[in-house]
Amino acid sequence: RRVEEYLKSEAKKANALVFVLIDSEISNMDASIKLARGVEQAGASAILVGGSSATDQMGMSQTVQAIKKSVKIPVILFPGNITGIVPEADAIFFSCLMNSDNPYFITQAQALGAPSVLKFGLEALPTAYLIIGQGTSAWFVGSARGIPLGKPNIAAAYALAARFFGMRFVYLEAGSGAATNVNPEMVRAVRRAFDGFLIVGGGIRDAGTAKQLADAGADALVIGTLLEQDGKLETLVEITKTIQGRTA
Ligand code: 1GP
Repeated sequence: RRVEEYLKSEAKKANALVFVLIDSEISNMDASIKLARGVEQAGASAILVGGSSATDQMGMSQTVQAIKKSVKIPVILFPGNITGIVPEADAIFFSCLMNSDNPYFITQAQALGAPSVLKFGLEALPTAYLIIGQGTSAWFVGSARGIPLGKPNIAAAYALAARFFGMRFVYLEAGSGAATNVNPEMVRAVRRAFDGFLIVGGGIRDAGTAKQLADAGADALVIGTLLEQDGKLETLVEITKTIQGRTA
């Protein structure tokens, strides 16, 4: 449990960590490497590769290899399907999309993918993946019945179920590019129900929002879309400084 221990010990030193999601299909290889180096410098604690619309396994594999060579922080797979499982990453968010209406995303893809996780020697991080709100790619592709943004108790009930299942990570996902991020009230409610590692992502674009979510109890925030625009590394530095007290 090398990556899990690293994440937990880093999280103890900060208000919250920052993970950056690199979509292997949006960026070209050189851009991915440059971005990975930049975000490591900016204070990110891990790089996630994947997403619900990243389905090119070969492209993903090349991206992971290139990023692995360029940074020291862990590279964690964030698969939207079985094609998101590739060798050479450090770990994988082995996720159950608990509020999907399609059993494929709850257990079937996991069963189909598990042998590859074993074969590639990936550290599996058991994750309850909860989609909050609607209208995003993750919501649509994952056939999710999105938990309403204003219903923190429903999210907390799912997180409690995840805890009873023995899952050690909960990921509250508003969806990439979401207009509305998961609100602090929901993070607080989930924090009360779940004592494992709590990840929050989707639509986080500024340090003020990041601080509110960190204060509400998130252990890590995932930032993706913000970095797809040039010059936004500065905002990332601001975010990491605000929630980690670290200088870049
Ligand atoms: C998506 O939570 C991540 O899976 C990141 O979301 O792209 O909106 O930052 P953004």
